[in-house]
Amino acid sequence: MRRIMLGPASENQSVCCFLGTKSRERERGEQPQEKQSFTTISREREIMESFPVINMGNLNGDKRAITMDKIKDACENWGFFELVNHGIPPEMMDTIERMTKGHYKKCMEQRFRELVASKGLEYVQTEVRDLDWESTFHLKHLPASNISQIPDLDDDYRKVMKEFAVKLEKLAEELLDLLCENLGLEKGYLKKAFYGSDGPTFGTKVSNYPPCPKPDLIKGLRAHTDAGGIILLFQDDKVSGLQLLKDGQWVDVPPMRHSIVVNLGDQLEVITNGKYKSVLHRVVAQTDGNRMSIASFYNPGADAVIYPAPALVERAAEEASEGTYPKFVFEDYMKLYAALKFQAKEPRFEAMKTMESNPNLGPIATA
Ligand SMILES: O=C(O)CCC(=O)C(=O)O
Ligand SMILES: [Fe+2]
Repeated sequence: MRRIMLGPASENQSVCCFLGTKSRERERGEQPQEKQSFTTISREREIMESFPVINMGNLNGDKRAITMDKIKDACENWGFFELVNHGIPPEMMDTIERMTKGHYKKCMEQRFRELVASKGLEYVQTEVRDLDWESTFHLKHLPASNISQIPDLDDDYRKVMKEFAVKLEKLAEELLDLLCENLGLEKGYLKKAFYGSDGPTFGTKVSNYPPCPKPDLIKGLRAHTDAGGIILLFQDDKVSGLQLLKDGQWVDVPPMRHSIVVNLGDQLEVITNGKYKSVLHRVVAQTDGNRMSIASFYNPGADAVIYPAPALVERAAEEASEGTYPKFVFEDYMKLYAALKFQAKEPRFEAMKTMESNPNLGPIATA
């Protein structure tokens, strides 16, 4: 494994990333590339070094305007950013990491090995396009928590995940308001847009990406954009693997201890009328490390009606921007997404437009 320490990131945090050899073959778009030129690697490092890191502590002092601009730039040009000083206690994150890794060893690892063996995944010779090399379980927090019903979780693990979810929910709502401010929308607009009749949907996907013998043939998680609103990710600080597509190139989201990675989903693209875009990302498993990730999805409520914010449409029209986004019920979008997650988002938007003009069609059946 090749380990590259990048210089201090812009917020005086050292960003370290691990580049394996075979397991970290980079790709342009979805085209597999056996070897990378020096120029490609330098370009990739250059992009990675400019990955936006936002120090939330700076939102309270004389660096507020600069920090807000940085968030704006990240939303407009990356669809991703990384938060430090976000207010979630580092000790809580350490406890969660320890318990998540312990839970994987105790309750998930054997199951994953059996799954791999039953499908012969260790010996694949051609690219696998219908499976991901990940071991996961899901928790629901809102509108109702299901944590008490998840089997195999220790009580203290349940308790800390519940507390973590409350903090993440607050952080997500704080971020939505920062986005409103940058977009020129009234405070609370996005929260309200997500609310529906029963409040937002909020859940967590806990994942492990175990060492993978063929990372070039089977992805940890295939490329996709997220369907929902705003996503908050607590990722392993040692084993990298999450990549986003930036300017046609896959680049690592740098692991950084105690940070929270944020990315924007399809719903924010619709509501902002394309001012902010959901961005393709994927996970590349490593040959020699198990990566933990805890992704929390703050999404609209099932019956929330999603459409571009009128203020942004008017402004966009003035600027003669092209393209319009559909109006739909979030639940209908999710039914479509379940079948089309690993495909481009544009046909999903088109399909919702067709439903909008012909409501009797209903969403595509996914069962
Ligand atoms: O595990 C990660 O880092 C990302 C997971 C992800 O993108 C997803 O579940 O949608
Ligand atoms: Fe994702």
